[in-house]
Amino acid sequence: MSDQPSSTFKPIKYNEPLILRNSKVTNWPCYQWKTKDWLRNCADLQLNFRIHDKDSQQIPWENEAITRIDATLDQFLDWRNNKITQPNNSFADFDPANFWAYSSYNHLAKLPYESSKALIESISWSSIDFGSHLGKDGSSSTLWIGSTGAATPCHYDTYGYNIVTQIVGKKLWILFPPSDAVNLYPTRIPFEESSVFSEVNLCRPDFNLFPKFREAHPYSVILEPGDVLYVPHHWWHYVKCYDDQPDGLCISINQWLPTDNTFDSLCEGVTSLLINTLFPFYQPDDENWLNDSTDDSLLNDPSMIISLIGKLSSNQSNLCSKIDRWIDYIPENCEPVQEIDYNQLMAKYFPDVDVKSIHNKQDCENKIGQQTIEHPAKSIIKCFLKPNVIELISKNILDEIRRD
Ligand SMILES: O=C(O)CCC(=O)C(=O)O
Ligand SMILES: [Fe+2]
Repeated sequence: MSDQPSSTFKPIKYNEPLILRNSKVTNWPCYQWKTKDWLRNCADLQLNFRIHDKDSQQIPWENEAITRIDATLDQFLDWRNNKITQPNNSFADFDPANFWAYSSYNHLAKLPYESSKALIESISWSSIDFGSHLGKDGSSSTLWIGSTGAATPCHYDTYGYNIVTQIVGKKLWILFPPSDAVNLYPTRIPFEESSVFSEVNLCRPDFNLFPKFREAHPYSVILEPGDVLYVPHHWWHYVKCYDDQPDGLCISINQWLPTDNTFDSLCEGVTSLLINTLFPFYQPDDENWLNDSTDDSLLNDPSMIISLIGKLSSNQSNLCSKIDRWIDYIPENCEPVQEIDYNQLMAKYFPDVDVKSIHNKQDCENKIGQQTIEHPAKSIIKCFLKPNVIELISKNILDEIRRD
């Protein structure tokens, strides 16, 4: 496989999502693996899966999964194929006709090397022509393995930009531009390091609680095996394993790339500091505000922000640093992901949902009666953690440092 990009490069900062169909990912060995090859190469890959009800119409929050299961890749594949042979296979209690399973955010470098080595070596980012920062093999990549219906709630990633490859099965991506933040009702609860979630249930929006969602600008694309998606900085995304087969398998691999944006680090530091201070103020016993994938040791160290500010003060030039590590070239045959009208989006991807009735029903119903009452302390904490508040505090910190 050549390490040399073959396309003509346009050094430009792209602010719209782009899709490259049928890319050179098709040359990656793992793209060509059949189930038996996945088993030969990574049967022992230890993964953690969350299980959700296929019929649920709710946002698939990670912290509201029915359960979590530690399993190897071969146990998951046995379950999906309805062929559980091992007596210790924890999937046995869940009928794949009724439940989906998702193993998400698997940083390949953090999995035991012996079981991930073959996969890491079969990834060749340099062959896909998407900028010079991608690195060579899969050691900075993240693996996502799910069954049909598995989904990630709508969120944006606070750092960098993202290059996503589809390896097996199909995935629906619904994206919104950063300017839609106000229409998507950002929240940091549940808290996950570097993710800002939307409170809106995209597939069944409550227009009484979230009236501005009507103004949002969805973009949509279905990734097929071999496709590459570029997700620019701070674009929102809802993602769903979207196969024609009810028992479809979906595998994707991505790499987030940093943009050296000190301001994003400062915002995350301020968020951590506030969470440390505010969560103990109201600690419900029956709710988990941290996503399971979140390392709570990060939260226990509010001094992180102080040390960051110390570093910033001693290196004034950093404060002015613009994003200086951005996608620097793209393959010529990339296409922009298209914006789509919300009603068309629903008709196309969620034909079972009667959107008209959602609009009408909520226009008629008593608004107060519809709302689930949230504990006032939670509402207050959510407001403190809104990205516009965090950004204002971070800007004030920068001004303060500059004056010193
Ligand atoms: O594939 C998914 O389910 C979500 C992917 C995602 O959020 C990301 O790559 O940033
Ligand atoms: Fe994401």
